[in-house]
Amino acid sequence: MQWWLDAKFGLFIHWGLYSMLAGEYKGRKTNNIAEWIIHDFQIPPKEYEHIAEQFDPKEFDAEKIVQLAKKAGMGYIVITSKHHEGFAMYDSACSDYTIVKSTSFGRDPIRELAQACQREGIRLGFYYSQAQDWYDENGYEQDADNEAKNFRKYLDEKCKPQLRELLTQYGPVALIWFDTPLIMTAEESKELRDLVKELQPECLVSGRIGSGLGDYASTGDNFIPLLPTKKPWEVPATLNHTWGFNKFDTAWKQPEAIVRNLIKIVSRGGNYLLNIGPDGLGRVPEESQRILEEVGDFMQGNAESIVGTKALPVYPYDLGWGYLTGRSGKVYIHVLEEKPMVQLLNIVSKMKKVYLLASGEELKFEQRETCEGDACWNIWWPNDDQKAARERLGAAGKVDMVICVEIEGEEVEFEPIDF
Ligand code: JFZ
Repeated sequence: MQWWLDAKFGLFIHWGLYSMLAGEYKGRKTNNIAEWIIHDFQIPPKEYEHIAEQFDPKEFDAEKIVQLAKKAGMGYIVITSKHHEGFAMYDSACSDYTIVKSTSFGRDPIRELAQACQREGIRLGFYYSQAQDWYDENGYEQDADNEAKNFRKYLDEKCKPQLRELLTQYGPVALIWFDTPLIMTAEESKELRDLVKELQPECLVSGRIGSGLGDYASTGDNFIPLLPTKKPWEVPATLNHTWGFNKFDTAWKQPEAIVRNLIKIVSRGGNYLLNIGPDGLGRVPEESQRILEEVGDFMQGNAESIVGTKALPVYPYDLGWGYLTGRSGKVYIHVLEEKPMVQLLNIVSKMKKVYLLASGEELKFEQRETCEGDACWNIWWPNDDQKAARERLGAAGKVDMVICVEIEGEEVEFEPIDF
């Protein structure tokens, strides 16, 4: 899974029939994540089927989405192949409830995306809701009585056959993003894991397969771990307050906030899986495009400080103004605020060369001890003018000025605080 550890940044896509409802059903607006509308309003499956008949997302453009992800510096894409609503967004033979059979659209967007990803050299994974299926009578539903359900039948007749299709008909699959196992047993989760690994040994399995059987852990939305964890981890995150498209939700996180989250997550060793929710016509909301493009401006010049980095040992201070990322022989200092100069205390490694990552402009530096005897790094902006240096970096320096410090030795050495 080295590719996943190195990628650091991925694109999540939540797209399904719920995208067409856009957060509203029969004049009622949802106050929950929009892809849950069928559950929240208890819309009967028969009624919901009519929504499928009207689904015609002509504007879906796989190539454009892949370009957006690449420009943002993302290394992988994960798209909903079947969410809790039970509707296959691909051409599935095991169900009649699919985007090819139940709509006039008739195209297989998952195939289009898989082909675009292969063309452009970006990995593709599938979200698959393995336990919750609100359409299948034997699929589970959160906060419902699941006792009478024949989950074995659902597993054998829908879940596993569909996973088999996804893993045999779309080329290499980077990962299966399982979700909400609910009351699935460890044995059932293990069966699914084994099936994935049998069909594609390299395919990763997300933590929400249940019972700790994932290859990595997923946290809650924007829940960023404070301390190192045992398993590799990822933060799935929304750009507003919903995964599936909601026309009323305009509370967009700004690119600055996204870049900060990315740096914070990467500095702690995690991955950031950032979501877009295309609408009922398949269009990516304009705000989402703009935000990702601006994040791309940062990544164009600074990807080296994100992609392929490894978590450093825990630095003994919460800097407030920035974060540290690194790789063998290099420390990247992410400066997110205005500062006359940059100082790091309790850092022992010897500095060899210091420069602004996006431009290569060299910075004056000094290695010394403070009056208290702590090992210390001092770094100055050219002509002591941070603002001018920032302007020279252009779009790449708007949010974060990344300083690259080449050090002696491979791993950076911090010194404990000892008052
Ligand atoms: C789940 C889904 O129910 C939701 O629709 C969306 O697909 C999201 C990515 O995943 O929602 C969750 C599940 C678990 C947590 C948070 C949201 N969690 O563990 O905090």
